[in-house]
Amino acid sequence: MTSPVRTERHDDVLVIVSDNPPVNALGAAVRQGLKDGVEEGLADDAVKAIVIRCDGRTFHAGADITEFGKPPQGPNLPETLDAMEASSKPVVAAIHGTALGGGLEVALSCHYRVAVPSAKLGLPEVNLGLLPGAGGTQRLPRVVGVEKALDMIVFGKPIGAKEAEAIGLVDKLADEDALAETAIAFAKEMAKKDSHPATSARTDKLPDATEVEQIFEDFKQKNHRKIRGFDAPAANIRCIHAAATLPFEEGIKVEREEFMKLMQGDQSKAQRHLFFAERQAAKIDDVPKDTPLIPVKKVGIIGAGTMGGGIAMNFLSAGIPVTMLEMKQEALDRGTGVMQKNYAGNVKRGRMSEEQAKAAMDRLSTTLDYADLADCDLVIEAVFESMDVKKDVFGKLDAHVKDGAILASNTSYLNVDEIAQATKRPGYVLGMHFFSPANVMKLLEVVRGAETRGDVLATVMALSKKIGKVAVVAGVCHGFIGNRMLSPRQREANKLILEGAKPWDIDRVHQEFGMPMGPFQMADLAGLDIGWHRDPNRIESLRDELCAMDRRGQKTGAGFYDYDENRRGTPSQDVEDLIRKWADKEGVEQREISDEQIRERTIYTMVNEGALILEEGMAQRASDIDVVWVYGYGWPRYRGGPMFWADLEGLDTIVGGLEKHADKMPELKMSALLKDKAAKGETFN
Ligand code: TC6
Repeated sequence: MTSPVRTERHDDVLVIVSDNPPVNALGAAVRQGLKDGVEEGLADDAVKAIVIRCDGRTFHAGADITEFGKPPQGPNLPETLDAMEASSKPVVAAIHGTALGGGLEVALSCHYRVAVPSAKLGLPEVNLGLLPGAGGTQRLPRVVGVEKALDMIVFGKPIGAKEAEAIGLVDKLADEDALAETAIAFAKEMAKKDSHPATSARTDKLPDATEVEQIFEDFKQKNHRKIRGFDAPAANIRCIHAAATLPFEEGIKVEREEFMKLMQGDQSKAQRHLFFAERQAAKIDDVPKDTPLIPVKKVGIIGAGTMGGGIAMNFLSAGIPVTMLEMKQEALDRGTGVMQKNYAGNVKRGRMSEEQAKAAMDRLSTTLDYADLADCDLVIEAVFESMDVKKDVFGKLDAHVKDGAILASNTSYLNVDEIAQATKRPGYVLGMHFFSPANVMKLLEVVRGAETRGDVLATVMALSKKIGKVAVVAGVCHGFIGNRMLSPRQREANKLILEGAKPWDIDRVHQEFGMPMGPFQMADLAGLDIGWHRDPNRIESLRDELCAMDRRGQKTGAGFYDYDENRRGTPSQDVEDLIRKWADKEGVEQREISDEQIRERTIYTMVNEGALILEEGMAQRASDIDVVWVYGYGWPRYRGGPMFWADLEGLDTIVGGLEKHADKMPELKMSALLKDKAAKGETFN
């Protein structure tokens, strides 16, 4: 097999070039090639300096994640990098694209770094539940200081090359199209020096012993909420602390130990699963990868409410013009006003510049007339959730919008096939279910109707990536993937409170599990009056009574919880009494309910629903369901999504847990797929 790494001679500079598409990951053959290349440079007296660069779209974007969890092969990365750093001849990294993870660790082990301005540099291992285990936690603080290293490593967010230059991570910026030449010239220049800085030997950027503890204390204080529940951030912090307080060799030992612990833990397995799950979700099983896409140059949005405005912002920010339609001018004015405010907020938080925000709003036009949507390539409807209203809108769209344009509904429950039948182009109709707030939430459920064409689906999936969404294909069923799984959870949670569990106990179990909120906190946030008949004298359920009492959730200052002016909720004795009254009325005997029972009745039922979704073909694969829950509902990343989590729990445990409560859950339709897999000892992922 030919090596993905070659060497080239440019006068007295040896250039080691990796070519390992798509992202020059540091697999065994690349590591071997780098090690051999450095040895070649050292053995040849005519070579005075070494440059490391990559062909293709990027510098090394990290270790090869597909190798993780498998038996090690070839030289490991730490030893490869130690050899590089120990070189008596200067080694220069020439960086373009993304120098990430192991890739940046390569660059940190070089004596110098040259980059093009568009390059990005970062240590994102924390996102995989890991740490930069090839010396990154020890070398980065030595190059950029502890505070900057904490930011870069604990949050895993890459920085641009210009910022990298400003903080000393990059020594020289090259013109975009002259990286190799600049790096070679720079290497020649450096070869004239007597000695070259080995990063591991540097201490100039490390803080004074008297300051160290305060820096770490402040950092932890400021960020503890952001990293709660995750193992990797704390392990990364411990390693950086070691870098600041111990000799390099000792620090490396700490790093190695922490790395092995993380690598073997369930959290990293879950986060690595999600990395591939997210990329897998973009693939449509029966639509070829090279399907020609429909160009989308202009988008129409029907409805300027919270949803319509949020959806529009995604396209505007990505540089795609939008025309937004409403029935009344006031509604348009209100909607655009909210968008302006949201953009101003983004500018204030440093997410975009004022110019970018202005340019985005300049791409927006508004109208009251369907005829103005005629030349749109895609129109997304985000109006009131009623089949009759949607059919009316789609009939009008079909009449006005050009042939070959895609018509999408943002419905969260309704039958997309029925909506498609209101048009003469059902092949061009599909669902695009955004999550609220639509300009923020990453998830997009793309609902494939019975007649949706392959190229329409492929176009919308590709477009989703362009607007920064993670898209998952769902089939037509009530609530698609996410909301459909929410429904058995809510049903059981509602029953459990009558049976004796307190709403706050159920919420606590979900929060301790890692969800941002539990079912009753979510209900209070959304408003208990969603779907309410609005007749205060008609009281048929606990929820009706809460609404009639004006306890409609956070917005009225009370719901299942009482809320203070900062919308902080506290348990309500009135609600507890009311629940007891309803339990009596319905003849439900109240009893002590354990946290375990709460988990089994609510979270296990979600897994069962996920399995039903799979067996009915409403999701392409189990990992798609995981992506939906992580990106749409705040399922903790370190638990990998409901189906991955169920695999770890053991599917027989899930089935056993559900069967235990069969008498209390007559509505539960047990998934045959789940039972079958459990019996065979199989997993979903
Ligand atoms: C590390 O370095 C630890 C070090 C310690 C060692 C002791 N490995 O994302 P895309 C695949 S941990 C293997 O669609 P983009 C990806 O699966 C690593 N495969 O492209 C996909 O395959 P598919 C630290 C990888 O242009 C294809 O490449 N590094 C890896 O939107 C294209 O990927 C990171 O965490 C990999 N490292 O974004 C960086 N990376 O076509 C992870 C990608 O078969 N990578 N693939 O589906 C990224 O963030 C992005 O891929 C990107 C490119 C920004 C590099």
